Amino acid sequence: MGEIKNYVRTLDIDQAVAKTSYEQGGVKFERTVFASAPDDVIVVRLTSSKKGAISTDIELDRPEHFSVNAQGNDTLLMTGQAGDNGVKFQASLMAKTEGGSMRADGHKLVVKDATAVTICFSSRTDYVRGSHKRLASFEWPANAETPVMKAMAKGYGSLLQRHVQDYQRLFRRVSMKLLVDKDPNIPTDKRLHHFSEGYSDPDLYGLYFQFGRYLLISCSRPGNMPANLQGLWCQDIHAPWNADFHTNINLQMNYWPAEVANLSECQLPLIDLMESLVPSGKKTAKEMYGARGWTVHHLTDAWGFTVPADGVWGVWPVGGAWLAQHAWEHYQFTQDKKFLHDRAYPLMKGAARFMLDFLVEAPANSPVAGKLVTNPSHSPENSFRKADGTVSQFTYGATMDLEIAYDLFTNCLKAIDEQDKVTKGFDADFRAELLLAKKMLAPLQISPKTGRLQEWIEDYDEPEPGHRHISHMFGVYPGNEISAKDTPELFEAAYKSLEYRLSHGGGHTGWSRAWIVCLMARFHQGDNAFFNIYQLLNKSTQPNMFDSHPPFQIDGNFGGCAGIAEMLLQSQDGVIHLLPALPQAWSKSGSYSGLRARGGYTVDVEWKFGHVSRYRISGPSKTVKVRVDSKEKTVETNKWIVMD
Ligand code: FUC
Repeated sequence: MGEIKNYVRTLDIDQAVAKTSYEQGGVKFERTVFASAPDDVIVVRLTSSKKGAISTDIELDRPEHFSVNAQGNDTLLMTGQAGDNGVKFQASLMAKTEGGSMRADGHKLVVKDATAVTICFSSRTDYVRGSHKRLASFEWPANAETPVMKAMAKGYGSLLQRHVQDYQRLFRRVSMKLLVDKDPNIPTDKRLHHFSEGYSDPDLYGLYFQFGRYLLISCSRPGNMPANLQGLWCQDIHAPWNADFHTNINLQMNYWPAEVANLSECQLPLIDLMESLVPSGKKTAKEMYGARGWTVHHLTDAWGFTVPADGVWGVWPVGGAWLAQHAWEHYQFTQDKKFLHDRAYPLMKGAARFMLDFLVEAPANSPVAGKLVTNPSHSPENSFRKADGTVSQFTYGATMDLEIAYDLFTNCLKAIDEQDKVTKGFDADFRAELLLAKKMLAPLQISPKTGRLQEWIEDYDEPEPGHRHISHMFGVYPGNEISAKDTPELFEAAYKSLEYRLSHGGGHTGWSRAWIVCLMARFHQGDNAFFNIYQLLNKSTQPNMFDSHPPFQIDGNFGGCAGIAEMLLQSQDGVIHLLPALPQAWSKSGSYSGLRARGGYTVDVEWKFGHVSRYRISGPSKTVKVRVDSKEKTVETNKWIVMD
C-alpha cells in the first residue's frame, strides 16, 4: 500500500464534524465522524478517491465485560454490563458499503473493495434518568438497533445535513472575532506550542471561547445528563474522580458559560439533575441536620448521592445552595416566568430552607457573636493554622458559606418580588424569614493584619497560601455580593486576597486558573485577566485544546470560555457593561455578536483601539441602561449605536 502522506486531522467547530485524511499508494482516504443529536447516532463515513480502494474490518471493542455478535451481514450488536453490578448496556453498529462487498465473520464485518462506507452507531443503557433507577429486566433490552436502522434509512447526506443544521442553530448564535494576526491555517497544537514561545495570537482566544461552546453543545443537551468532570469524553473504565459531579466548584463551572454564551437550553440538564436530587437531598437534610429543604454535599453522581464523601472535605452541605444559583441565573437571562414559578423558585426555596435551618448563632466568644453562621463549616478542601500551631479543616462560618447563603437569600427575595407582581403578597412569611436571616448573617471579615478578605471567620494563618480553591472569592464571582459600586472596601480586600493566592502559586490547576480569569474580569483588570487566560492556554491546555487539571478535566474549558465572555460583557449590576475588562492585547480591533445579558438581552459590539465603535442591544424593553467607556447612560434597544 505504501507510505502514508499528507495525514491531517481536523475538527470543524462550525459544523461539529471531525475528519482524518491521508494519501496512500496514490489514493486519498478520508474518515468523517460526527455525533448527531437529532438522529441519536454517531456516524462514520469512509471514502476513497479511487473506486474500490477500501478493504477493512469493522469491529466493536472495549476493555471488559461484553460480547459482540453479528446480526445479518451488516450489523454488530454489543451487549454487556459495567462491572459486576453496574448498568447493562447494548450498542449497535450498522454499516453500508458503496461498491464492493460486506459480510459478517463471527464478531466482525469484513468490507472488500468498497469505494465508500457509512457506519451508524448507537448505544443504550438500562439507566433511567431522573429517577436514578434501572429498568426492570423484563423492560430490557432496549433495541439499540432501532436508531441505527432509522438513521441508515435516511442516507449519509441527509444525516449530515440534519446534524449540521441542528448544531448550527445553537453554535451560530454567537460570533467572536479577536484580531487575526497569524495564519489561521496553522494547526492548533502548533499555535498552542508557539504560545509557550511567547508569540501573540489573539484569535486563538476567540477559538478557545468558541471551542468551549462547541463542547457544551456537544455534551449537554436537554433531556440528557449534565456535563461531568470530563464532559462526556471519557476513555477510561475507571475515570479520575469517577467522572462524577463535584459541587464545590467543578459542576457549577461547567455551566458558567451557558447563559452568557447564548446556550441557555444547554443548562437544562443541570436543572433536571438538581430536581432529581431533591428527594434524597431532603432526606439528608432531615436525617443529618434536622433541617427542612434539600441539600447536597461536595459531590454527587447519577444515583442521587447527597451525603458526605471523602472524609472532612465532604462535610460541606452547601452544594445545593450553590447549585440553586444556576436556576436563578437561567431565569435572569431568559426571563421565562413559567420556569421561575414552576422550577427555579421551588428549587431555590428548598435550598434556602435548608440554609435557614442550618444556620446557628455564633457563640459569645466569637468575633461575630450572635450573628448567623454555618456550623460545622469548611472552606472547600483548604485548611488553616490556629494560634497554637495546629492545622485544622473544620470551623464555623467559613466565608464561602456566608457568601453562598447571602447569594441564595438575595436571589430568593428577588424571585419573590418578581412573582409578587403577579400574585400580591407572594410567599410573604417566607420572605420575612429570609429578610431577617439575611440581616443577621455574619459579616465578611477583612484581616486587620493584612487587609485581605479572610477565607475563614477568624484571622487564621494559611498553611497553603497558593491553594487551588479560592472559595472566599465566591462573592465576587460567580456571586455578586462584593462589587466596586456597593462594597468598595470588601472589593479591595478581595482583590488583595486574590493577588496573594496568585503570588503563592495559585491557579495551578486548569479550573483554578479559569476561575481567576473570571475574577480578574469582575475586578475590571483586563491585562491581568489576559495574563491568566494566557497561562490557562499555555500551561493547562492539552494539544487538542482539552483543559488539563492535570489530568484532562473539562471544567477549565468552560470556566475559560465564561472568563473570556466576562472580559467582554457583564450585566450583574443592572447595567449592561460593554468591554469591562478588555486587555491591551485584544484592544486594536475586534467584535462579537450574540452574547447574552441578564434581563433577556442579546449584545453585539465592535471595537477599535480599545474603544467601542458601535453596538446594538436587542431585547424586551424599549430602552436599557448601558455602560460604555466608563459612562453610564440609557439607550434605545434593537438598533445599532455608533460611538463618536
Ligand atoms: C475538587 C478539586 C480537585 C479536582 C476535583 C475533581 O475536589 O479540588 O482539584 O478538581 O474536584
